[in-house]
Amino acid sequence: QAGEAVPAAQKSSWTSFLKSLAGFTGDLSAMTAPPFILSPTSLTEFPAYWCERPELFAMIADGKNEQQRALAVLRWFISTLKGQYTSRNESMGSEKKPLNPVLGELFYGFWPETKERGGKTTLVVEQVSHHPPITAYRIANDAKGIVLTGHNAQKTSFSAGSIIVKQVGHAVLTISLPSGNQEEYLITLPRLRIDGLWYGSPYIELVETSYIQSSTGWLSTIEYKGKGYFSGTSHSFKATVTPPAHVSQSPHVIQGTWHTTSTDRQNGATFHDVTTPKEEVIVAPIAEQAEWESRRLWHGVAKGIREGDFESASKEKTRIENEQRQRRRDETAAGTKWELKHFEHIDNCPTYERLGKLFSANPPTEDAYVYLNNGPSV
Ligand code: CLR
Repeated sequence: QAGEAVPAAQKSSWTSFLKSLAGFTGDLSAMTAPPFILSPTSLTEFPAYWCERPELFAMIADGKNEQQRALAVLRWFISTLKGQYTSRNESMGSEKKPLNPVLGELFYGFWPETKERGGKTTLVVEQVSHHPPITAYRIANDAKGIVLTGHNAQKTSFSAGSIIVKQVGHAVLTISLPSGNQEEYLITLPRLRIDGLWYGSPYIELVETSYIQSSTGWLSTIEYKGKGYFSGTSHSFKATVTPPAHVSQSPHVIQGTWHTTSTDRQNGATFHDVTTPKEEVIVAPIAEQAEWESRRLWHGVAKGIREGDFESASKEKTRIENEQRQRRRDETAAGTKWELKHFEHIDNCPTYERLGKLFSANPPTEDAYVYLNNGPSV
């Protein structure tokens, strides 16, 4: 039934939110939504989803050859999808609208060292643009020689009752091999469809195709399907891992549901399994955080949302937004520009251009944010 998950007092505000979505294209994050759908978490925290199974990230380096490493990258990638796209449903009952980060917002964290992981895995996130919202991140396990760098933006539109989210941006994973050689993997991002809006309980389905292209020539093509397609179940995927031209070997085909398990069709073995617990990133207590760190910055707003005190949440939010507007005005008046702290913007990503060619990436080139190697020493 329409709006069945919407609190009675917010039904009309949900209806007008849905109406305003029709024909909408652009920056969804700036749109006002009713309180019940607000999340107390900023988008700058989302890159942590890339590493909530830090041992799978570390294990990429243990692959004995190019094929094994390509499969290990795919296994790690698929294993992040459950956290990325279903965790709000699990923790809050439905997909929610995250807090829209301010320019320069920061999020730092780490996953501790264990024997299997070798060393600590560190995370640095910076909001590098506000209009449109763009988030840059870098995750590294130095002991294993594995680094992930990427940035994220979204283009949203509305179609047949669903929000369609095109992810703009990409990630590059680099492995520094003991031989001194480096292997690179260009990772493109899937398209999202947000369903369940009519009922007031949104959830994400992944659609279409994403790619992981290795500098060794190995290519993973990942097709996403929801209910009623090749497996008839939601969150289905089929990944085809193709060898480079000089390797005469048939491709691996992996099939399953990304929020549970999948199998390798060649031998029937389990390929990935995310039914086991994940490991959340460790973040400094708010009292020890700097002014621009996400949880400190949004503390008042998040508290209001969590406690159902939406009046103080919205007051706090207005205060932060006004402060931002004033900052931008001051910069314009002084003829200065906001300086990024951990990243430098480049118009063309050389890795994207070089590896994207191998699978005819669309677009053929993309910009990127280069990490400045100056994260906190956590
Ligand atoms: C951000 C990058 C992460 C994966 C990811 C997961 C959920 C996405 C989010 C990204 C971008 C913002 C997003 C969100 C789900 C809902 C939210 C699209 C891609 C939009 C802005 C809010 C929609 C509002 C309805 C829920 C009412 O790696």
